[in-house]
Amino acid sequence: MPPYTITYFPVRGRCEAMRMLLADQGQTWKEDVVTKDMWMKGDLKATCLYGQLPKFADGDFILYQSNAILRYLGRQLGLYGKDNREAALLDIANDGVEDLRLKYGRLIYQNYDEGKDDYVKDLPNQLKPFENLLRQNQGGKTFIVGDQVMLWGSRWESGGLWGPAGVLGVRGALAPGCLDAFPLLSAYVTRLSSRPKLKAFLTSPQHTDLPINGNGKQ
Ligand code: GSN
Repeated sequence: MPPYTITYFPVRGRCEAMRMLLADQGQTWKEDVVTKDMWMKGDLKATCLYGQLPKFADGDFILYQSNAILRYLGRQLGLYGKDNREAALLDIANDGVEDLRLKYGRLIYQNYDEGKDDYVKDLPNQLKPFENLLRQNQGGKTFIVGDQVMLWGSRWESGGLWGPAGVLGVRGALAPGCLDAFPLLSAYVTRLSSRPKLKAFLTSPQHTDLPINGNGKQ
């Protein structure tokens, strides 16, 4: 029995980053899928700390908040930097991704038709900081922070940005070619997606068959 359980809706949403992290690290996990009908009954919602999913279990230890879960796994798997400074740099990257994720969420769930053109137009401004972040570490040839395998504390590295940027799975949907102007980010995404265990996950139905968001928009 895998120690980890992800309880979430049948979408990639806020859980794909942790799934990619776990897959890349050779971990297994159980999916506890909650359909809209199940959720609307309200019983599960009433038991969730903030009345929301994802809920994550490591054995009998229950966590909420997707970023807290990522950070927990980053620390658990030894991928949260070698010291306090590296951990802070990862937080800077991850929190920047969260800001974009929130904008993406508003676009997808509240303002898709009217907001899409402006979102795509502004995407280069949103991506530029990540190209700059990458360049600051060894010219952008390795990872966001450090040079060990991968510091998955960063949501960028764990794929959290790839959806909002229209890079992963939604290639051609939201913003085709949005990384073309960012050579370091483009190479980085290619480099990460070629890691064997991650590649196996990204090409599996577990990933490809799952919608990005809950309302069919992407
Ligand atoms: O990152 C987190 O886990 C929280 N800050 C947000 C969790 C959240 O927004 N959960 C949504 C679904 S995922 N959407 O982006 C949720 O549980 N919605 C259902 C509800 O009844 O609020």
